[in-house]
Amino acid sequence: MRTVVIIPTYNEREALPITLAALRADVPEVDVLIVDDNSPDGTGRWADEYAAGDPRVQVLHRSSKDGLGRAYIAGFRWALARGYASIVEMDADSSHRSLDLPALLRAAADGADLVIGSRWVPGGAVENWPLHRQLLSRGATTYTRLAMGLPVRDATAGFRVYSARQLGSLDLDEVDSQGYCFQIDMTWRVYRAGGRIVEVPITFVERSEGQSKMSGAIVREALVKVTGWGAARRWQQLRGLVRPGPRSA
Ligand SMILES: Nc1nc2c(ncn2[C@@H]2O[C@H](COP(=O)(O)OP(=O)(O)O)[C@@H](O)[C@H]2O)c(=O)[nH]1
Ligand SMILES: [Mg+2]
Repeated sequence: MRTVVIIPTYNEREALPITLAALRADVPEVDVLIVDDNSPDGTGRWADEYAAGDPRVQVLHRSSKDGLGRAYIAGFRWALARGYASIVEMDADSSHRSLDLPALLRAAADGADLVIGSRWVPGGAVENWPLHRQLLSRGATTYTRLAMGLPVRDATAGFRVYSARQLGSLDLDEVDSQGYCFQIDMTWRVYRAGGRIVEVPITFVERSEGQSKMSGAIVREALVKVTGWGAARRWQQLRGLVRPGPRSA
């Protein structure tokens, strides 16, 4: 099964070399696409030099920092156009351990349309993650479950495998989430399309190199969007109750 791992980068000059070396050593059979948003620290230049010596690694350059969601959408289109069967999302900062990837890929090979590397299922864990980030992550997933009815334990997780079949069936033009609520947005789309979602436990290790791009704007975007999606769902449920569709005889 041809697989590509998409790694979005913004100012990951210190972290990316470590992540890439581990990935190439631990799972040498997968291809890699780095999607760099013109990082001022030279991540994109470094990635080009690395890719020149490794045919499995390619780089997609974008002109400016445009959010995680748009970087991934660009990567998804690139991967779909090249016929990959499995498309992986993975952070550049070694938070997602390449050693966990084979278990995710096995779940994909077993037929899941979306495999989520989950911190909040039995067997999942986080290391060195500040308490406020843990609370934010758990709070976001709980709110998503309650507001949207999305039956997932780790809705914002960014270590995932999509089947190309599932990804290719979605209208990616419609996806406009920029920050980490992109992950919730995509999960919601797969769920509504009837896709099979499987969560596999992973250990998430907080970065030791570089800096997080998490911001207040990212949290606000998620809060506003999840509340809106939840309200739209309730409105639809309510309309269904008030005006039930035609009954079959
Ligand atoms: N291309 C691109 N990558 C981004 C952007 N924002 C975040 N990333 C990448 O997304 C991944 C996760 O970001 P990170 O800052 O580690 O988030 P955290 O783990 O939630 O603190 C990293 O590989 C970042 O470099 C962006 O605007 N563009
Ligand atoms: Mg990180």
